[in-house]
Amino acid sequence: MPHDALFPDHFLFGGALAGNQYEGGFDQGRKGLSIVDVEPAGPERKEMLEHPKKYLQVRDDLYYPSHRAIEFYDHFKEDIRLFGEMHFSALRISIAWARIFPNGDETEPNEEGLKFYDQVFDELEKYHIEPVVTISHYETPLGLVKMYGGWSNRKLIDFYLRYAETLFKRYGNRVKYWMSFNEINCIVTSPFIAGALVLDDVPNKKQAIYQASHYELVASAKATKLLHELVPNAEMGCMLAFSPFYANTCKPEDQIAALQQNRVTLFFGDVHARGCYPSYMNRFFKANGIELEITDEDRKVLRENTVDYISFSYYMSFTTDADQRSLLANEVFEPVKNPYVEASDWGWPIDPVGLRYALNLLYDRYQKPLFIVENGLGARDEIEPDGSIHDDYRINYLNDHLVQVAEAIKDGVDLIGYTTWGPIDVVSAGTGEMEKRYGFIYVDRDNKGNGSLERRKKKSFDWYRDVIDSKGATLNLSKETIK
Ligand code: P53
Repeated sequence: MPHDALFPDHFLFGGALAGNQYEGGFDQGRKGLSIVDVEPAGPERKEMLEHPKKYLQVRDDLYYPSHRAIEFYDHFKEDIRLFGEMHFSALRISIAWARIFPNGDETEPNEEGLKFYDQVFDELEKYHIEPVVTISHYETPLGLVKMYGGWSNRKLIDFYLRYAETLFKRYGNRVKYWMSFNEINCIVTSPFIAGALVLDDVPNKKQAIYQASHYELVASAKATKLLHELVPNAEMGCMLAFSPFYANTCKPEDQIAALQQNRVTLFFGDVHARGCYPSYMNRFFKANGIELEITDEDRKVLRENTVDYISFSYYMSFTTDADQRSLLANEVFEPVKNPYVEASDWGWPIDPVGLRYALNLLYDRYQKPLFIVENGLGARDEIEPDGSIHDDYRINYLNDHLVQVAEAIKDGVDLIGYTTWGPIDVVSAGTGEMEKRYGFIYVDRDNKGNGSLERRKKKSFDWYRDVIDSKGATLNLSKETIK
């Protein structure tokens, strides 16, 4: 059934990437090592992320996928041209902090690193693609871990601000939408990735995690203040990994369990959007022996510098019940299986309606514009004998999610845009694999780093361009929705 456009004219449509997952060139242009550069692929990755202490230097016997990634550092013109061909109006990228401050604590930035992004922005401008920039995407300079203990140290706030100020001054005239920390809430489950924390020998890990979170939240608020002073028209967003929790049954205790699980994530949105710590955290802090060092000045900075918009990644929903141990109370979480949704090849629940739910929940709570800055399907792709790649599973995933995004807009949600994760195949953040692919563009490189790096359009490439051109009029609306 033909239908009208579903998205407004000014809606930003495009893709999202993170420097460490596609740039490569890990030691080019005087770049320093970042924490990702010591995260190996293969079975050691999980061990490294849980017990990083022994892994803080590059070893000859391990393979580090970030070092070369898909070598965007050398291919950026070709890749951006392809995004232009899909008629992207936005591309979310991150700046690799260690390209700008190789060790993290220098007083002067590295000009070569700054020049690289000048060129990237020039290229984006050519195709009228608006850059959306994450300041810190899981890539804290390794030097800040070794010398200062990562975000366990209040000093990181000043290093971060020096870096942010450098970016605002250099690129402020070219970038409107900024994000302070990628998936800031992931520090709770991935303290090394999201907080550059080495907690091997720390007895009360939660104390360390929430203190580091506090420093990141203060850094985010201070960066927001600085951005508003230096670039009045620019906007700062917080960025959450949002996988909403459903209660497994209508049993009241199950509802409380789901409420609590959602608060693990919403805490970070609450501080960013409302400017103060929500009272529900007091009980949790007390129960876990957490005492945070929070100064009066911190409270003032948080209160006076709330974010302009809320951005988030959405891949899946989870289901929980009262028998599950809440993340707020415990460390281990095993989701309950939801019989109404399918799962990806990597076991991630696939729930398009959950995206409508998430959008409505966040908009009800914050009443600020939202921006979906990651959504997509990681899957194995097969190349047919004629060279084509029929990724209908990816098209179906994105189609069904976009239909629900359109429903949320009809529900009244104010949405800035939608960028799919990994418009070109990149290294997986979680597993370090290349073969967990999200792209519209296939990259010939495998899990061990072999391959020609050739770029090849998948079936989804033309499909996404048509969705963008038609503002959603080509989407397939065959499934029933609740009005
Ligand atoms: P990969 C877990 C759950 C939800 C989002 O993830 C996550 C993660 C971490 O793995 O991270 C975001 O590559 C992140 C991206 C990442 C993307 O999701 O593990 O912001 O850097 O690549 C997809 O499949």
